[in-house]
Amino acid sequence: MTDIIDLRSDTVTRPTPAMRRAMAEAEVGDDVYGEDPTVNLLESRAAQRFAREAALFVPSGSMGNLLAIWCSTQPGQEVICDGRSHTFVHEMGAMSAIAGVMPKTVSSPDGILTWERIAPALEDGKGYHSQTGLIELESTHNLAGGTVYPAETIADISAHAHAIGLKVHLDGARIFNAAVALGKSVEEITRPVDSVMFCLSKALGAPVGSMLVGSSEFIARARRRRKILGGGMRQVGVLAAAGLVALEESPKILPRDHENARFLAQALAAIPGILLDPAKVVTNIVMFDLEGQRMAADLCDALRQRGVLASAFGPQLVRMVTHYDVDRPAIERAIAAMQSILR
Ligand code: TLP
Repeated sequence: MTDIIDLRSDTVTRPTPAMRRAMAEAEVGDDVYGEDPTVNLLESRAAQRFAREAALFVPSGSMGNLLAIWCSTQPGQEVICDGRSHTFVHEMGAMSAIAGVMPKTVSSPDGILTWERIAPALEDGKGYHSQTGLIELESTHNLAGGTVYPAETIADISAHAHAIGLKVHLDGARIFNAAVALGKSVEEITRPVDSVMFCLSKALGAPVGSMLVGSSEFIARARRRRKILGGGMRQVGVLAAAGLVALEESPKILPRDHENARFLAQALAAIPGILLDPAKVVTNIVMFDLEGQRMAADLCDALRQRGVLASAFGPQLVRMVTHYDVDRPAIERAIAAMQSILR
């Protein structure tokens, strides 16, 4: 381990000793033939955990979201999503480049859409109009600072969407964090939606991989399209083995990450020049604004010189993410570095 405190993302974690052991000992086969027993086990455990018919192991969350959108829409349709959603902001325009659909963005406080905000954006495909093909939600919401959809809001949006024949996809890259914040199971929160993508490689700490869950028919289509994208991965049980450990073991440690994020947020909010409401920090993401005092990139440079890494997410927007590779003393050092720069 180095001395660097890396708060840029929860994607930076190294595999735990248990993950490394599982990877070394994994039974493998050719997954393109459906013959990798470790991948098959991971897919069936993920499907079970979300009470779905089937699941698919994909190399990244971005590919999972793209497959969900591609398999649930027709070219020329629109996908309603929040204006700060990862799918819209951080996925290289993949939904348009590959699935041939357009994002129709809706703004929302804290990244949480409601049916009242979605309804005016619906298009019926008549006359000159495009047609709404899918609604996409994100929980926890990354750019809004790890905010969480109330379970009732997901249920309400899904009920209205289904009543008019529309499907709902959930970008649940950090859905286990949302579950911890709500004190509910992932199955309970996500039951109303049609498909969920969740990441093994974010807060759960696996080195690589995400899962897509949904109906058998949907997953069969996604499996074919994963191959079209070059995502058939052969003896990938070595990665699935780490994913299995992440799925079984890591949800237990998330409350500690959330406590660390809250502790960090409270200390940062007390530093003059930082705009941050610690009450809004309910998972492992701390997003703050520098209130016109200083540029985010400059602050990140100054932090780097003190051995702390953070991300500039806008000219004055900075993100810090807690994860299992940073403990309380590391958070305290990060706070001290921030105080010495900004005081
Ligand atoms: N987010 C990454 C960056 O891309 C910003 C991060 O460091 O947080 N959905 C959500 C909500 C995400 O936060 C991410 C990754 C993804 C999807 C995509 O996952 P990957 O990176 O595996 O393609």
